[in-house]
Amino acid sequence: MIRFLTAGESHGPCLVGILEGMPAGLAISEEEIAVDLRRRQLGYGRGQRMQIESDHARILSGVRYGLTLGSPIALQIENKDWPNWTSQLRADPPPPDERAAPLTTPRPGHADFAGAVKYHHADIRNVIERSSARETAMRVALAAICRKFFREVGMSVGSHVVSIGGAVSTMDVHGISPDEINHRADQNPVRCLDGEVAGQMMAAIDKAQAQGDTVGGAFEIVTWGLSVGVGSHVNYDRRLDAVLAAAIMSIPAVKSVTIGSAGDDANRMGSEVHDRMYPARGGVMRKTNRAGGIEGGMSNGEPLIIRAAMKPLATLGQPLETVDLSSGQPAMALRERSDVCAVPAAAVVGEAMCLLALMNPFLEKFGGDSLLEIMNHLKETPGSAWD
Ligand code: EPS
Repeated sequence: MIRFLTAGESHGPCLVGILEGMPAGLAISEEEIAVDLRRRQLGYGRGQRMQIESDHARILSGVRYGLTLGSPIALQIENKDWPNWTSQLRADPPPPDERAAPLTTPRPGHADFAGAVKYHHADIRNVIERSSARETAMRVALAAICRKFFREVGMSVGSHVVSIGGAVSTMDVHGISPDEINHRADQNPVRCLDGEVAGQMMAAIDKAQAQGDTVGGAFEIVTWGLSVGVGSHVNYDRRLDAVLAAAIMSIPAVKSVTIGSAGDDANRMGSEVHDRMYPARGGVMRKTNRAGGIEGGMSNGEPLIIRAAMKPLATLGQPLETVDLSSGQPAMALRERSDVCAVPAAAVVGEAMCLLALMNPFLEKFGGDSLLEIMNHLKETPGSAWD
């Protein structure tokens, strides 16, 4: 089974990650991981930090002569911004005159307040360095290895931005492959497939920036090639929709996750909602895919369709009222350099969390210690992508 961990402060020396359980015999290179890291760094609305960073994951272990060994894969991404933060984030205690002034005015909507109280920190910097979405760079790097694995077994995952700041794309991606979705989305500054709506999204970002404000939005993740029966109805923690929802909800600022058209379905009749079946090609086909590829906590062979909504980022150019934790007096929230909108990047992180979350349910059904063994299991399994 797969497990992974990341570590690293946003402005510390580096991010590190460990991915354990990747089967042996998968070809992977730093260049392949770099493709997804570059995609995550793009996006209209990012702050100056993205001009400083050019993320590259170094493979430290678990790969030899271009192939995974089955042993833990360790990655390291340097923070290019680190030299500007050495006195603020050094591990050893600095001389008193080099100690950074503590941050004490939490931003509403951020981890600042609860994190400071929970960990008994007098300086909010101790919270925000880790709660920062910088950490998602490592998730994307680890997931790039999973993407390569899934490509070998005939699966692909893509994403596009559906809304930003009230501008909504109604583009139907039915029939468009995840690779094609990504190819088109990656050429657009907000990763939106509708050029006209993309213009409205950028205008909304510009307006928010001019007002010292931020905007959120929503993105959609599409997966093709997942065989029938990944996940299970037999216990709550094996339901594929629950596993995916938890993974995607873990992305900073994501506040809702829906599968298929469920968000619109609650007020409809059952006959309008469920996907009619008909016999075709020696199996079962569907007239629609409103279920988004999951029924009863299991993949049903249709494309997986997941949507996630992201709240506007909590670091505002015009800060909100707060309380100074050092004095208990009213104050204005701290201001940090940040992004006006990170929805396009979050969509790429969404793909990453989808890839990471699918690994265990997939391995549970088709697993093995090597890619070869898994390929053989796939060939032997009725209804698998190999049929
Ligand atoms: C972030 C604030 C900004 C973002 C950062 C997430 O960084 P900084 O405080 O250095 O300006 O750019 O995102 C990344 C660095 C990244 O790689 O995505 C935050 O507070 O969450």
